[in-house]
Amino acid sequence: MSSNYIFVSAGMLKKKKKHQEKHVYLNYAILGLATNLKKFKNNVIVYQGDLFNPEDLIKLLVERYKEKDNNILISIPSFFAVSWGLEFINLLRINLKCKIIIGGRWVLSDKTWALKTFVNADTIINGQVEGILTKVLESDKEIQKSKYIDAPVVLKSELFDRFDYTLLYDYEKILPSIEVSRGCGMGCGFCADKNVAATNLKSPFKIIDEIIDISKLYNDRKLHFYFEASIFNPKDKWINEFYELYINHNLKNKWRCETRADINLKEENIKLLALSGLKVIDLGLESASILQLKRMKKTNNPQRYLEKAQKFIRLCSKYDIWVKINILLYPGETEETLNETIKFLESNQNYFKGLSVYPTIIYGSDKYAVNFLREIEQYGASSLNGTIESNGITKLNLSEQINFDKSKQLSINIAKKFMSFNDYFELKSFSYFPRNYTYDNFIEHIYKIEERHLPFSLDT
Ligand code: B12
Ligand code: SF4
Repeated sequence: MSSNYIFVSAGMLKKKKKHQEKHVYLNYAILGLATNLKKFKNNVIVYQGDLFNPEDLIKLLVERYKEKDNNILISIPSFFAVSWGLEFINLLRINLKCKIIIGGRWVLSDKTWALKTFVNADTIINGQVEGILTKVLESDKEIQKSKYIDAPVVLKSELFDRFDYTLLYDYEKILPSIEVSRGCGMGCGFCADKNVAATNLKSPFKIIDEIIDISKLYNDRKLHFYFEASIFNPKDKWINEFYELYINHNLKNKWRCETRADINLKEENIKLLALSGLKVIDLGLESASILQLKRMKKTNNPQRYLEKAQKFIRLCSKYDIWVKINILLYPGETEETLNETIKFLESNQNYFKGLSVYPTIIYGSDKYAVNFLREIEQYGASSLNGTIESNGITKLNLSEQINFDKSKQLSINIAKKFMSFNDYFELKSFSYFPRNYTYDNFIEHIYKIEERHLPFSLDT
């Protein structure tokens, strides 16, 4: 009997915010791993946990895979997904005969914590696993040898060549991603990718080929894509090649990506990218306070950073690229530093489409988390409960002036001030709502939520 390889991305039991309940975040990491494995194995399938609660997914798996030889490969993409993962694993143990393997480097790098937390898993694999997963799955000995396996550290990550969306259950509901680069290494103090070197961008030829194939599969010439990269930073040659291929193939697809606010793109290049389908940029501005930008280690020259950011935002608007600005309320934040950010947003408000505002959280409970807490205590911040939390999610009082509750309320208020109901809907439906989710569904959902929890104004 041939084995099944069932990949599951852990969802979130309670979405971070009520208005996010309908979001689906494609965990392209396991789709990439599944696509690789499919070259060697027959029965490979991927389930996106966001679409299910653990009980419903278990029911589906039992119906389909009872009495078979099952390997369940669970991805834990963030600490917010741990409780979903644990509940799912416990139910699996009761309901299905299977081997359980879990992975996800942003959560499992602390061996002691991972072993203590995921006692019911057979094997935990930490790190980037492309190089070892097939071998581990092929050898039972490998799985039995150790409950915790550290994948060899890769000095430079390699990108997934492509994703086979036919392996993804209910793929038609989910906006497709293309991995275009991995890692960053720009050193921002709060970021998990600060020391992970960036790969080169995937070649325009390969990306265009993926766009064409996936659009055919979805039967939609106007299909949107998320170009996944911690920092999308193309050079002149890449932009010119991509533009030529996009035009020559007469493509109609639009795409979205994420980058830094001081990215060095000339006007001509922004124009070419817009003509090549770039429609939305998630822009990691984080703050417009000189002091906060320095504390974040975002830049050595905050003044110059803000000048570049302003120029970039305005040029994007000129070429009809929607900018969604990300703001991070950082340790040491006060009314004064926040006002600098608000002023910047006010003077640019006609040029960006929306914003996401979040207070800083410390992830993990290892020595890095402890050291980070020590560092930010110098700015007047403290952890909400006086300690690093063992669930890996430590909330913060940012300063004496701005405690945790106030930081949450300020985040919502700032977003409300600059984002309308329609802008929010358009940004989210571009990529995060299920593809069959309509404007009417949205209205029905949000009218059940108290207005004070919504990060947008009810003006259209
Ligand atoms: C792209 C990205 C996303 C994408 C895609 C995620 C993905 N994994 O495919 C999307 C938009 C879906 C996403 C969502 C979220 N993200 Co995110 N995301 C990132 C980002 C920018 C890059 C991640 C990356 O490198 N992906 C590339 C893939 C290939 O790498 P990978 O996921 O690590 O997968 C490798 C290994 O981990 C391993 N692996 C993964 N799964 C499995 C499973 C098995 C069985 C095995 C064996 C191995 C294995 O193998 C893979 C290949 O080597 C990072 C870091 C950053 N700079 O900000 C944040 C980051 C990972 N995200 C973060 C957060 C908080 C979130 C959200 C909660 C955000 C939200 N608004 O709610 C959600 C989480 C949803 C959930 N269910 O938990 C945090 C996580 C912090 C933490 N430690 O908990 C990070 C670190 C950013 C930060 N704030 O610092 N994210
Ligand atoms: S530029 Fe973005 S991805 Fe890179 S280290 Fe800074 S926050 Fe992280």
